Amino acid sequence: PVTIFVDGKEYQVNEDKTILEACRDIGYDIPTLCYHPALSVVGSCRVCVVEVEGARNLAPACATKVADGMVIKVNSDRVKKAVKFNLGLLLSNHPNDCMTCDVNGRCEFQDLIYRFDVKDMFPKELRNTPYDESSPSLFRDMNKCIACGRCVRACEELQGLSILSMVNRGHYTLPLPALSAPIAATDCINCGQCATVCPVGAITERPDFRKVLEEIDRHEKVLIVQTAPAVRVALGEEFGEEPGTITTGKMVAALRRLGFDYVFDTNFAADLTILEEGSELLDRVKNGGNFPMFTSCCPGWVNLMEKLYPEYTKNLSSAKSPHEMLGALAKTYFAERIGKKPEDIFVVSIMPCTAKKDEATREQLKVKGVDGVDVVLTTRELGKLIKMKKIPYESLPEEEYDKPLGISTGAAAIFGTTGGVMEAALRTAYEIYTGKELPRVEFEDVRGFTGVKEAVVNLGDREIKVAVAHGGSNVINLVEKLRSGEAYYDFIEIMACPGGCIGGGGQPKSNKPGYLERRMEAIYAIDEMSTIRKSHENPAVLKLYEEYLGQPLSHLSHELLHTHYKD
Ligand code: HC1
Ligand code: SF4
Repeated sequence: PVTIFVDGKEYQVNEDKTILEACRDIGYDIPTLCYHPALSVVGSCRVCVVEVEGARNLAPACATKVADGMVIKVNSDRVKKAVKFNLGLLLSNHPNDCMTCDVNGRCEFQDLIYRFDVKDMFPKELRNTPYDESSPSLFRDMNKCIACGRCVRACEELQGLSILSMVNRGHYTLPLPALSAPIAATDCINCGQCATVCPVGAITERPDFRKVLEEIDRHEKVLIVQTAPAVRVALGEEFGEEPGTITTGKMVAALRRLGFDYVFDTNFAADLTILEEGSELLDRVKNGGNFPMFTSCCPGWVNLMEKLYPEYTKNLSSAKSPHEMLGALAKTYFAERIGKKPEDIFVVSIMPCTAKKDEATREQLKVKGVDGVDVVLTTRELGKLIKMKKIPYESLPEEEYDKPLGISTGAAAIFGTTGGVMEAALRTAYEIYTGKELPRVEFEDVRGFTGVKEAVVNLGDREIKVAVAHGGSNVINLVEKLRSGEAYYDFIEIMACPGGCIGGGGQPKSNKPGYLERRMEAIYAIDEMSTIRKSHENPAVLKLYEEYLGQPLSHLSHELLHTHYKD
């Protein structure tokens, strides 16, 4: 450790830290805009400047390492004046329409403008750029952009895609696709990583929450909502809880108070996915088929494959993603049970994901002529709805999901993190193939944040080689190795977002250190607390096969639960 002095007080800090990290660790909040812990440091916004004794210029705290004996001022008049000036310049291009902005109250820029008491210091010079509403997943309003560049870095560094780059100069510097094309005309996969790091409202999920409010107010249809595995470990963050706080029961209670008739769990369908996809894998193993087989539940990955690697389309599992399976069953199996037709049911999915919005519009996912899922809302949008309706989240009772499409196992819970789908599949495939009970349900090799994880699983007379990749850049690396023949696997789980769904583009924005690790721990805790931890033991899924579908990969299963892709 080294000794530093912050505003006259002495502290011991780790010598590897930057001034920003060290100060935040000891409890000083230095403002930032271009900085994000998941991204590289550029030090361009100059909102984190501090005074360092002996240096002539103010230093960007995010890009300056601490040193022994360093004397730092974070709150001096000189610092505050510089920060205010820099914020004032940014405000001169930024519309003052916070009241109608989708991130009102959750905007890093708005917070700083208020905190530093910045009034319009310079003449307004707005950009009057048209909105980009081309994507079914994302909404881009470049008038609000403060040119921090986080979206550009997220797309390049996390996703390996580089769809955006900073173009133009001066006031007009903006993160745009090549040739200023609409985002939908590019290789963008709608993962929303750019949206989840945007500090303002320049890139957001396509807002669909008002559609849902209108449908609820009309209440002409049976209103069904389902929640993804990763939402329950992150939604609390919208209400000030720490990352990784599990708020499943309150979330269910809030959805009832919003007006939904049935609250179902995407986890039910995750178990069902394991039976369908696991059977597909075993079928390919026994009877021959395309290898490697890829998981198909991540729509960012499906987009990536269709756009960049269409030659692998035949290797994707044909299983629909869990929430689409649940949508299809809600409109058939469940609808029949309550005496309704598919078109009488309205299904909303609460997802940690922006690409699910685009997935839900796919023609080939229709069932009986209607969409399986009508609207997808992100975790952030659900948080917003609960706040708009002033539902007292903190004091809500813990309530249970409705039956039967709300019953699930620990194997389904872990779908929410990278490696989870693979682990759940292995628990089931092993037991079905060998007919033996697994001595231990945990597959540690596929857990954790390593970009590409691998394992070899012994099925008695055969070994299968599996891999797990998460985050676009790791995914691209892996697929390139497959293409060149440098790597071979039988079964591969792919999630386009870093960390899997816990790090999805629709999750609460966070720049707390370790937020993904904490969400991941919560996911595994849910599995450990579950009484049933294998998908093929889910009693509600078994009953569904018994009374409706027959068996995995049956004719009806194919009709309702499987799909095809663009190639
Ligand atoms: Fe996911 Fe999935 S786990 S894709 O990562 O297979 O979004 O949470 O809902 O559908 O179950 C996301 C999460 C989610 C699906 C499931
Ligand atoms: Fe890049 Fe994903 Fe944003 Fe598209 S949605 S621009 S792929 S980060």
